[in-house]
Amino acid sequence: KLKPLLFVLFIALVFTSCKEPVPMDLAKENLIPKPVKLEATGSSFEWNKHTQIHIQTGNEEAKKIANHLVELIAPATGFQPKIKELKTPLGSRGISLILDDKFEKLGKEGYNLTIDPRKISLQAYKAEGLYRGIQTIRQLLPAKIESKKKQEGPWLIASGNIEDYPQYGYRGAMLDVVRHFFDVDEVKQYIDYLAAYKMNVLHLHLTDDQGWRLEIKSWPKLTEIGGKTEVGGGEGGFYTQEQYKEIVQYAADRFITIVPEIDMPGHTNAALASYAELNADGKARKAYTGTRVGFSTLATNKEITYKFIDDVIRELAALTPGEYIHIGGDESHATKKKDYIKFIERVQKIVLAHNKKVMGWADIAAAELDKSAVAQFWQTKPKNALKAVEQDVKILMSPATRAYMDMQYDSISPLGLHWAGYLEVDKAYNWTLEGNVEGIDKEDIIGIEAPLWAETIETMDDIEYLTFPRLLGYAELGWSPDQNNSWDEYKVRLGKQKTRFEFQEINYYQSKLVPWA
Ligand code: TNX
Repeated sequence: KLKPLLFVLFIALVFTSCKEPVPMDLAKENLIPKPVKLEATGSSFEWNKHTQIHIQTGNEEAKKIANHLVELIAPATGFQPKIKELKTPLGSRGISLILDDKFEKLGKEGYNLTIDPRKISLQAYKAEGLYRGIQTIRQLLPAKIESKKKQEGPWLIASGNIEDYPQYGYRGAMLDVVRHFFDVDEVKQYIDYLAAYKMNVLHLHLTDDQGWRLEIKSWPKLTEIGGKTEVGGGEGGFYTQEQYKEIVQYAADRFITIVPEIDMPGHTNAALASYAELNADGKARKAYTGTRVGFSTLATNKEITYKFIDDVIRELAALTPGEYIHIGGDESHATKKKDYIKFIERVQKIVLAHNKKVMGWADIAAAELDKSAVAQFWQTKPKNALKAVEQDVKILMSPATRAYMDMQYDSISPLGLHWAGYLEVDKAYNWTLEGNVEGIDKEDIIGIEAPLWAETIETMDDIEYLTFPRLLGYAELGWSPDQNNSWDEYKVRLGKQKTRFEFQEINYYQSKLVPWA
């Protein structure tokens, strides 16, 4: 008597497991940055509680990425997908993350993503590529995937193929942790924001007139005195070397490099207040908590200054897995030109001696630079950057008129400055790195960096207001081929990020130019 019942049950089972996939159009998904190549196949994959992630047996790198993916989807879906090691994961149902040399042509950050109703395969040459690729999977899931609280499914992903890789190898943002101090957790949060849009560098502006934010063991007063101030008279703060390592590691786990900046010879009042001997007159300066620039200088003609810099760079280089140390060099108006040039050339030697390359604001191109140096273009006039190009030195594009996230959006923006003009979301997006300055060509440029100076911002909410949504545009300018970029098309994709921002409780600027939907 049981037989017919079992039969019915069997049929029901077959039916539910063969449920027709929901038709979806991958081409209508709102990915930022926009992928290089995308082909839609009109169907979908459903991620459910049985979906497993497959990696090649013993592949620890892929396992790390699989863990990142689990971490990304677990809170909102409530799923805890199993990570299974298989000899040949490619053909199996579920999601496979595979490293394969045959994708070398896509570079170390490139990836290939294939989605069909039975399986998703994400393949790349390096773990970095897999990591960038899981950000795409994240954006293809419904917006509620961003929620920290459990949400109802279904968790559908449109089917098709994506082949993707960045146009520029350096795609970053800068955070000024001096003018106002941001703690380790805030910096980690910022790193997460960069990672979501496939950025790969965070430049930390660690020293300036108003504070010194990194413990230097051989010069402890830098943080004992210089670490205790910030703009407006707040208590400031600094990172111990242990905390700083934690930031560097957190970033590295997300394939983001920290570029640390020690700004000199100007922008050094905090150091000059901490150690009298660094001043030309041997007298310690008073702490400074205003926002003027260009008034301070290290004593460029004293030997002790170079002993100091050698110590700082040695300790910093030991904490820095990345290839660059940023030496600032901007707005040294209190340093005589000839002293400035001698200074930069000597500091460059120190950095190279510690096996790091020099990065500096383009002002440093007044000096003779090593070909390995990078000049960061920021001013409204490209004179300094062009001097760097003449020396065959590469350029990092951060033009203030387009890429400074601390510029107000408009005249009524509650936060930000406007010395380089107002910077609405369209103006921040509607340019190209290689078309920005005549005489700076694509081969001269290593990439893009969007600086966020912190004179007017004090909280994570403030950071978010100036960063979102402009950051997404910079991520796309650095990643996607130019011919794909048009504001009218982009603004629609951007508008669709609204619910994602809301689920993350990001305090974004609701520009009227964007069709938020
Ligand atoms: C100029 S940009 C500076 C910073 C300020 C910024 C404010 C640069 C290299 N120097 O010291 O914080 O303007 O936008």
